[in-house]
Amino acid sequence: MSTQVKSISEVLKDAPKNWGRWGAEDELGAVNFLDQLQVLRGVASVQSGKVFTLGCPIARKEGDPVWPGRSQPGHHMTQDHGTYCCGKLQPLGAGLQYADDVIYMAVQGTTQFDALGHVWYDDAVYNGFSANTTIDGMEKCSIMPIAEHGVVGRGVLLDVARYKGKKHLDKGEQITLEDLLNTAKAQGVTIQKRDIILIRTGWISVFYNQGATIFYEGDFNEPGITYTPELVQWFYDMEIPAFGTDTIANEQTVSSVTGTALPLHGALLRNLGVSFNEIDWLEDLADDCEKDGQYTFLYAAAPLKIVQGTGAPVNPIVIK
Ligand code: UVW
Repeated sequence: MSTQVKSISEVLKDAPKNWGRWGAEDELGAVNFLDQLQVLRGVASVQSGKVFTLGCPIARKEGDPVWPGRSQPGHHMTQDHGTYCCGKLQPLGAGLQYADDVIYMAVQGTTQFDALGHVWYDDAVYNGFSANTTIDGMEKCSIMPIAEHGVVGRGVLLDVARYKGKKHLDKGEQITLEDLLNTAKAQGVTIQKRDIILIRTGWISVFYNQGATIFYEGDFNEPGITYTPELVQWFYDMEIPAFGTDTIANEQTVSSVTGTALPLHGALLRNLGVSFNEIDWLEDLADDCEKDGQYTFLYAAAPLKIVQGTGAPVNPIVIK
């Protein structure tokens, strides 16, 4: 017997929205919550000055973790010592030579932020702008408003993999709201309103430790949180401005609750305007948090200012 999967529109018909909350022209979404007070809350959580960068390396010879179908970043030298050796270039003035290179990549082909207009359904992106505004460049809800504002506040790591006693979660494993709250409890941390949440699944380490073949084998189905009314209500009530994970899409790929693909891109990104910071490297931060017991920190990230971009690479910084 085949069961019909409901459309995302039906699944999310009663889900909360932040459309209009910051005005009819708003393109920044829940990052509006990150005011000066939130920056000071983040700064107040700094205790030792330890710094962690969450960006993954770009354009490794062995390849990078990208959403299936997206091309790998390409990195090419446009000039180097060889260009001078074979006489194609003359040194600048008194013998100075230099190397240059170019990179060609999907704007979401590495650690990155999604623009709020990146994903839509029912022909509308965040705040009700028409999906037509995405044609030939994001006229509305591009990455620019987030890039210009910056995402700075108090961050909290929820190391769900460690809480569950695993190196990494299994393919397609669901993280429930209860898992998030129990993880916080086990870590002795209280999640506060307007915190930026980092959820560790350990999943991206499968790509680096076991290789692309194992990472992509079979149906692509990452572990993560997924749509449930209580989880989305919690994000809404807690005024979560942004969240990051160590997966490519920040949520269970195919929801084990709704059967739909990436429903949280609809419920959180499109409807609540919550910013998605994807493909974070969380292993070093998580190891350190376990050692010193400090799971809160200053989180600061500014995606690149790609005009009309659907997203942009970023190298978030955590300071403990
Ligand atoms: C998709 O675009 C499908 O996912 P992501 O948000 O991970 O880029």
